[in-house]
Amino acid sequence: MPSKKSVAPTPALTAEQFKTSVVKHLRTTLGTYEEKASKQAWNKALAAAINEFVFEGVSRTRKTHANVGARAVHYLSLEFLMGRLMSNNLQNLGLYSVAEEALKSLGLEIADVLEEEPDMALGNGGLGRLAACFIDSMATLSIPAVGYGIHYEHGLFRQEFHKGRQVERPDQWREFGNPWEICRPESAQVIKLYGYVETVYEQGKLSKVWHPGRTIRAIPWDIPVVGYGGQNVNVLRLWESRADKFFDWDVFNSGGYVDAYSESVEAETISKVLYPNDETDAGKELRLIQQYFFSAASIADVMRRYKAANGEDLANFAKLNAMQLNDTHPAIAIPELMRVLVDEENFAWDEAWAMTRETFSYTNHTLLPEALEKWSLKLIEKVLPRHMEIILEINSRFLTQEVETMWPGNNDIKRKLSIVEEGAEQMIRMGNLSVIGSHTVNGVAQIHSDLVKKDLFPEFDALWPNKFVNVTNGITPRRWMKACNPRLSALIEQHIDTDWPRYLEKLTGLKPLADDQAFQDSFMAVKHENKVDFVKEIKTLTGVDVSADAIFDVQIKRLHEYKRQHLNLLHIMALYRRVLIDPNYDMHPRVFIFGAKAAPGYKIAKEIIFAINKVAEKINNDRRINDKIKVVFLPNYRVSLAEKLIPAADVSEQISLAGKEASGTGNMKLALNGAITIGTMDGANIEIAEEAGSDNVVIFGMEVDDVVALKNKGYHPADYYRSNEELKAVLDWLEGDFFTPGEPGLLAEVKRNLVESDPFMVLPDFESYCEAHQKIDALYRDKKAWAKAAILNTASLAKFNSDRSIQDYAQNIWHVKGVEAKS
Ligand code: B1N
Repeated sequence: MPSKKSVAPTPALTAEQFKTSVVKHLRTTLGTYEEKASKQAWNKALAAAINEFVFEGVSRTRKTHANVGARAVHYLSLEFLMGRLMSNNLQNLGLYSVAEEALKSLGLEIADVLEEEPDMALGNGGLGRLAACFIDSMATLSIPAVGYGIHYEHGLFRQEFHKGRQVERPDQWREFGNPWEICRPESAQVIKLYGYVETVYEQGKLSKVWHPGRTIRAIPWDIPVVGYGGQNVNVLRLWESRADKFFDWDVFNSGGYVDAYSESVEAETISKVLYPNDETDAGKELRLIQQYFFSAASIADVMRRYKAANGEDLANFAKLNAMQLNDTHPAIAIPELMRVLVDEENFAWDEAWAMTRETFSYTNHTLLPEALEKWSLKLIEKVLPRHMEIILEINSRFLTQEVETMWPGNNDIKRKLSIVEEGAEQMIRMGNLSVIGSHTVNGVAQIHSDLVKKDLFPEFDALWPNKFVNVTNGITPRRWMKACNPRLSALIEQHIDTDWPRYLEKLTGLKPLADDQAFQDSFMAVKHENKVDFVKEIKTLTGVDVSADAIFDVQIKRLHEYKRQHLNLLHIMALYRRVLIDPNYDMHPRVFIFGAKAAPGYKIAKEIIFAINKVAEKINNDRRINDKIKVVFLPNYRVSLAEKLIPAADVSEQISLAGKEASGTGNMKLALNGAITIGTMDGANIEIAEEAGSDNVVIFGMEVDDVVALKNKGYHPADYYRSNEELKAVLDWLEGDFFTPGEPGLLAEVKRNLVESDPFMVLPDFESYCEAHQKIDALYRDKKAWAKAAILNTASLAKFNSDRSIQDYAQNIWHVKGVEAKS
């Protein structure tokens, strides 16, 4: 028998003591009492009891890190998709079962109390959730690190369906307060905007003075990030914007009471709302201001802390501070640090530039052209006049020194590598700025990192061959297994050490059990129980009855053409048609489950949602198909819903066009929880197949080279439409009123888009996708083979632990080490 090691401390705290603490907080913090308290009051009282441990941890960690003076990481991200914090904090503190028992003795189910917590949805999708997993891992690995972002008043919109169409509603996550955050007004910063730059000659020295047109206050809110084991607690620092002077007293006194507020209203719009675009560049002035606002506040905060610890001499600034740019969204931090060093700290340009490059590194998350940020030069000049000068100076030195040396006289290359894109309107390429201003650039899965070098930045790679590296993404096993799948966690712990959430490679200890009948039965029994739970969730959310004996086939991710939810739809329609043609069509019953939000302005994405909902309605109510197929589109897909669905999934749909999904992380969560991937050779799917073994995933479709070849040859979707009878039939089906009775043509746009342009090559992959689904069906019917494949997925996923990703960053990019917090 292996030893059952545990890293989560069993705190010297009994359920009885914890209960006393919760009740004390209910009475003294919440001002209510047991007989009267709502679930929400219990939730807040529980949070307060937990926070006694959490905030101690914050102080302990801060003291330790301040004392050792180690290099620290600053993770700059416009998005942190945290979800709920309570169950995660309880798990990481090792207090979950104590809390469960304490609540039980008060007549409460812990699940009901946890359900009261709103999601912190301060992100759109994978990029924001990755940031959340990464700060969990940095805390767990005791890395001195701060996450920096924006304290949005409204996170990602809440999604409703009205007659099948997406309707966006405001997210109100802080409506009733947030027990996890502390405001730190003593660390507020003042941020400048607009105005003009004055050139000053003083004592024979030329300098620049920025006279801002207005100033905004940045107020930090700290959210503790509890590492696994609870010893180390880092913080996520989110900035809220406020008017610098709350009142214009002159206006106020002259009777303009309401006008006096207008300045504050405008200032506060900066942190009002998260832009709901995933993989598209909003290009709006307010977005640029958001980016600058939090980047500048964060740099000022890092400076303040450095000086408090090391005095005014900045010689060690870059040695002690690493800053990671989560995509180009905080790229304006590069000229901002230059401005602070040159204009405020009087560094010579070259020295400041060396320090800046030593500080920053940049993660690229996408190759999609519409996501690559460009700002009009005129706009930057208006909002940040000094930064525009600095960007142009960076660019001119780069082109005349580094590019000219490497490629003398080559203007084509200069045009390509320039930060300024020439055209009808001059644009600033934030990707180029980020590459030039960083010491290291990474992609997020091997194939993506290769394409970043080969297709996006080939000349930069030639210029700096060691600058580009890969760090494959990861997910935290604490949230995405331990907390969300207690049944599977318990089963695992009957066989391997309990410290697997910290050392995920221990899951390989399950491999020898993959063929073991008894273990297979237990593993599949867990999956079945999770499905039974989720059947109720589906009923509550959609009103649709489904069977836990059906295959749960899951596609959860943002709605985007490149992710090809419509390929999934076409296959569902094909199956439906087969059953209508032949009522005895042989297939294991399937439930197709979708969760996806579309950016509010993304028309075709919203049409695809509508089409799926309409097809679902028809199929779910068609008695002829004998419940063989059900389709449910769960409204308002979010982190907390993912945590319920992922443990219940049998099949994981990862069907992006090869070359388009940088990594994907949902693919990792589903596979870790024992779902079989049906996927293309794209992003991290490739590495999942490598790890789990190609027999245990179902791969289909064109690979990157095939996509390139087809593009070069000339892609004509109509050829595929005409040559596949089934494909033609299902596409034509979208045109009439079969799915929208009495209203023909409502779904026609989806067909038109595919037959006339099909930018993400859905049609060429249709046939291969249908064959792959046949394989899934056959595999599922072989119960032993399916169980074995599912177990091997769970047992093989250690590589996708976000702790491993963070160790890669720490070693190869940040050059930092963990420092365990001590009391
Ligand atoms: O980042 C994830 C990857 O796993 C996904 O493959 C990738 O699509 C995602 C602009 C983005 N790339 N780019 C964005 C988000 C918001 C925005 O305003 C771009 N998201 C991704 C984590 O690496």
